[in-house]
Amino acid sequence: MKLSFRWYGEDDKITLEKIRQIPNMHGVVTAIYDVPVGEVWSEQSIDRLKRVVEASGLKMEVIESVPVHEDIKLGLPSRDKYIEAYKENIRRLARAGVKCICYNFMPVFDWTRTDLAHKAEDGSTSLVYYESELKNIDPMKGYSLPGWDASYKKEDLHRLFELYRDVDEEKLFDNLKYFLERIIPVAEEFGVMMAIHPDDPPRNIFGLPRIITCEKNIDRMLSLVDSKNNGLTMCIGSLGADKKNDVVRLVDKYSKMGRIHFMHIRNVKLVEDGFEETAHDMKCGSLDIVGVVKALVENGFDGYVRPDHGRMIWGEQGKPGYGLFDRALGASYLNGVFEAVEYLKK
Ligand code: DNO
Repeated sequence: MKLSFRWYGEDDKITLEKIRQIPNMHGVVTAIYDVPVGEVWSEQSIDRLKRVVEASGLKMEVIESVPVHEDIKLGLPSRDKYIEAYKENIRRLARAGVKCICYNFMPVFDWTRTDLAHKAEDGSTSLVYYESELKNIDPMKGYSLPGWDASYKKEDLHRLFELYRDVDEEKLFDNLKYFLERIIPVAEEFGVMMAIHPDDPPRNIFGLPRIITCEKNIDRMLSLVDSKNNGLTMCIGSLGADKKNDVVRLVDKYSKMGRIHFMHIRNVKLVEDGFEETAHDMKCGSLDIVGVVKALVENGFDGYVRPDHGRMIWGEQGKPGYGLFDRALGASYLNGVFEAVEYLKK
């Protein structure tokens, strides 16, 4: 596995120098953040980013994300122009050495939580999602979390919700198919692995449909275009938020098929009303982290792995989920689990 760490570019207060000191760190997962969704990224900014990353001794082989414009998800006539731009981004990133592109197909909103700083007994804070508290969030008020790439302005939200009225899960699948049929041949030609991120949480939200939620739908998504380049970001924290998803089985199945290109490994504690993010360690949450790693190792997984959201600990303040300390502990924990499982396999 190639260990990586999300880095929000030159404005990220967590520097590449710090990231590099985490043991076994291969590279960063990053993106160009100052280009509106749907536009082509300039070769100069891609090259600059690559130079900065490589100067610190790290690699830039994974992009998270090249976001998908809402018109593509909605299937509007204007989607073709955005798909052309998407294809060009794949080509340009491939030329800069990028091997894997993470994206999602969630209408309007990316990942969703009801509290970003829920206090645990030990004084740390983390992100939580309680179904009963979702009603207290008014999505029209410009609700947003770190890493979201919105292709709309707050004023357009009403219009967007109106447009999504005609898009149910079937339609969303059709629109995903249309998109994949056009971009996957380019990804194949340029040697890029496309890795769709599951919906987080894996259920419909604010009345908007979500489809990358469970095994049946992932099977369907993979068969829309049956190519290795049409693959997954297997985010176990997202899928594992629904207890019907057995993440060990899913990781085993899809890594055996060679369709997992990028792993997001973190833990969640499932509670009555939703879930709470915890430290990565298996004993801290509900997910079988060792089982997941064992499945990867047994199937010879050699793709990218990153620790995912961390808690806020030791007084750190920063982007919810994306501080340094707990993600670094998560990375170190994952190194340990991989090392032990690989060692015992010999
Ligand atoms: C949240 C992330 C997501 C993810 C996108 C991929 O922390 O996992 O924002 O990057 O859904 O497009």
